[in-house]
Amino acid sequence: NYSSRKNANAILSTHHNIQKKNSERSLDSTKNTFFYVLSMFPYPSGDLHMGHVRVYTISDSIARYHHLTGKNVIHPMGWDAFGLPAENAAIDNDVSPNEWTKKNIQTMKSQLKTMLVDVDWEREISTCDPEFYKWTQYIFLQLWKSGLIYQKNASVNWDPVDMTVLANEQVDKNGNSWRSGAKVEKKKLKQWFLKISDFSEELLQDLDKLELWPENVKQMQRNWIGKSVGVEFDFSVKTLDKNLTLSVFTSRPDTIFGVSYIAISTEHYLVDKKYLPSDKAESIIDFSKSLSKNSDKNINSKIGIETGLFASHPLDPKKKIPVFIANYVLADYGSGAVMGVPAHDSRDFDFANANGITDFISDSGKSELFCEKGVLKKIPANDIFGGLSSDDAAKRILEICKISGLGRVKTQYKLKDWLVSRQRYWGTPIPFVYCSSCGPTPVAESDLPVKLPVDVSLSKRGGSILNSLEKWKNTKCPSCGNHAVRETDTMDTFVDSSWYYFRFLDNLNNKLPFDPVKINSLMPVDIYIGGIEHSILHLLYSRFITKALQTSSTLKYNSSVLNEVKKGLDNPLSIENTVEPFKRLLTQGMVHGITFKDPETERYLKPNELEYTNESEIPWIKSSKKKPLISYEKMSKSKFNGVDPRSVIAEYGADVARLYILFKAPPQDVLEYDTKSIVGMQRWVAKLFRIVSMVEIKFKPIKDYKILSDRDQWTAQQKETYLLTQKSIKLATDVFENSFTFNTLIASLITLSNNISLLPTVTNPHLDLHISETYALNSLLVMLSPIAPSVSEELFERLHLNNNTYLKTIFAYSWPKLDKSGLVSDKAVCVVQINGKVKFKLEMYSVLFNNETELKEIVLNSELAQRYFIDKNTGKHVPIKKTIIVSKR
Ligand code: ANZ
Ligand code: ZN
Repeated sequence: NYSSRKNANAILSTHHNIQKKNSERSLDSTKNTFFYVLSMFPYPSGDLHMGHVRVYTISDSIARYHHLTGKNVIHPMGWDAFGLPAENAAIDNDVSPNEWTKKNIQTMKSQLKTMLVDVDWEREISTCDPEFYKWTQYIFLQLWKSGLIYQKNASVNWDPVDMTVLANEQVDKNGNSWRSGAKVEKKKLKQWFLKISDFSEELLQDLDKLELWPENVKQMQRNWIGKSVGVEFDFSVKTLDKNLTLSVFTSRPDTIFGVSYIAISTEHYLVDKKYLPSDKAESIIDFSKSLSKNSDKNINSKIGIETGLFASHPLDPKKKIPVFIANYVLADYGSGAVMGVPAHDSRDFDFANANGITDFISDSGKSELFCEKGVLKKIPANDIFGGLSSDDAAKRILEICKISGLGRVKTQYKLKDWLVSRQRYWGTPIPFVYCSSCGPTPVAESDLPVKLPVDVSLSKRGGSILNSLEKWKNTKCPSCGNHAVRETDTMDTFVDSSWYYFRFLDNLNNKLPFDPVKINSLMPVDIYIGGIEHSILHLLYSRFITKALQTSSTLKYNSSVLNEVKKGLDNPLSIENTVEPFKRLLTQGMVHGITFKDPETERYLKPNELEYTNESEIPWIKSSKKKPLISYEKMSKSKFNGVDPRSVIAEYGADVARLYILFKAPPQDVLEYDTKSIVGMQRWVAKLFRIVSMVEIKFKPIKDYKILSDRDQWTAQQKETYLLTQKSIKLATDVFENSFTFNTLIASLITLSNNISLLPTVTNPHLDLHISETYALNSLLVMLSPIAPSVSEELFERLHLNNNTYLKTIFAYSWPKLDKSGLVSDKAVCVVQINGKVKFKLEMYSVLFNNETELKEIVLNSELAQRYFIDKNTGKHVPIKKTIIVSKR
């Protein structure tokens, strides 16, 4: 009586205990293999979206599979609960971010449960919980002690609407804020930085160790780290009273004779009244300020100003080179200065043309650009280099400059130190106070956490309200006891998520962020699943924190708490086994929804503007009766193309939704959500229910698996079923271990179920199931269970309950073992000749070759045979005079 529509809730209620049963499997001491499955923890926005459904279906299926293979599986879940959106949403809804977040967590937790996601709720963490952020602060202090955190006055990206500092990556290509869309300005503020740049080389090198990461993600990280080996040249600049050194970094030392000007950034030390020609200094500085106000991200036009200073060339000291301030020179790359070579660099070419620099050498004597390497021209100044190839010239130039001390090899990275200060309320408070006599002073470890006041109301958008909370702000200096003021900035939420996976392994520890002994035995994460959008920052920060904790001498030797732990053990604080936090990475693609647009205006159409005929997928526009433009796009409220997972689960059931998600596309690809194919999955599940109802009364579980090896006597059909079962086992195991192409796994289970459904023993109630068939059905359900846990549980229970072979849950059984010998099909090819000529070939079981009558019948009835044995004119069978069967040839 399976009714697909009711399936979800019916099964949910009969099997509401599936959750419990499986969650009871806290670590089993008899199992010594561990498997840590982690999906990127969600931001508690309040609603589960299809992207969540996708990622948690993948991670849950993988976790359940490893459980079936007998491992201790760690599959935790938590909440990335701090951050700007909570604050803005809270302002809009007039509740505190704390209340808003807590409520959302409750909602999302129950939504996850309806998806049948089986996670270790006893490991649950939330980054906004003082029990969690206490340790974020603790780690911050440890990193500070080991010299990996510092404060610096820096020019930062300032969002004038949200009134906060933005990280570079929160500023888009056009120099606008990712959130408010406002034009980002530059502003100087004292900020906290994490010294990720100390680890540039290690972060780069160790990417090669990550064999199980997608190549594209590793490449993105390499590009982000941006290693560049070049040369630093020293030019000298004569100012009013002294000679100063002006260093430039170049990747093309061979072009040094083509320098026509030098461009420095607006932040360069030479941009100072002390050094600039006194009559023009003020106006130059004003102009420079106006340049720096605009973000350096959007440099379509190259603007600059002459400083009036001249530099002398390291190899041609007589040549006087004008120094410009230019908007395209980055303050924080290389030495913040560029040797301008308009003939060979396109940016320099543009700058020169825009700023009236005409003095440059090019092949034809005209002003044109040649960016490749080539052969150096002979000019008076480079007499000895003329005629050399770019690479040879570069070597010789470097040799000579090394002798004079005016040039050296320099390795440069694009990776910048990590600015973690945020002028926001809803984040981990930075555990420092400012004392007028002691300066910035760390809060004592014993005073952690520095609690975030939660009983607040945020009246207006922007700025941190911590600044206005006098009671909270004013405190005592931990060092001298005098009055001090708390740091009112909070941490970037990427700090929280850079270490949360450690805390999952020891979330109740109240002495330390985690016990390193546990980390050593349970890390790294075996598989980490999440969106490609986190390929760079989150993963890089996590890799950095792991390496920083490893090398942090403070964590190892200086902390009082840690020293206590250390006493009993050899080297208890070493997390040295964990060089990299995530062994394997699986990045899942986005879920796109069907999107309708007006063909004339390209306006997104709302569902109520459309009209459907005959339940077809393609609607008409009500008002114009025209066909809309159809595309699949990222689901979003503004495109009216979102699909609410709650309604999908309510209509089709969690299992069908999960099956569909995994069947529709391999995890890495974009998934185009459509209702047509979800119905396909629903029908297949219904078919499984039909198969089970046909056999459940007569089902006899296998007691003795040895019988399976006794396959010689089986019929061809039984062998075929066994072969299909083994093929599925092989594929399914490989999918869960390596390829994660769940679509192929489901396709193979569908093939197997089709085979089973046609078996005479299944369709005829009076025939008993053969052992190969029992085995196939049993294996099918176990292989299905990681993906569709409640359906397979229900069907499995029906088969086993009458036989006392039901162990309370399907998850108490084992993943089927592959029988390699079962994969060898004993099929052979039968070559059919007519009048001595080969006509066609048929593949069939070799046992058939022993039975002439059966063989003849199969050959003559085969589809191919019809072409040859039927008279085209009469449509009748051509009589066969003589048949010869030659076996084993
Ligand atoms: C002269 C030159 C000639 C350059 C030429 C390139 C081609 P990568 O390879 O990415 O490291 N550069 C150096 N510092 C800069 C800064 N602070 N802001 C903007 N540009 C800067 O890039 C190195 C090149 O970027 C350097 O080599 C320099 O231009 C420029 F035919 O020097 B080159
Ligand atoms: Zn003090």
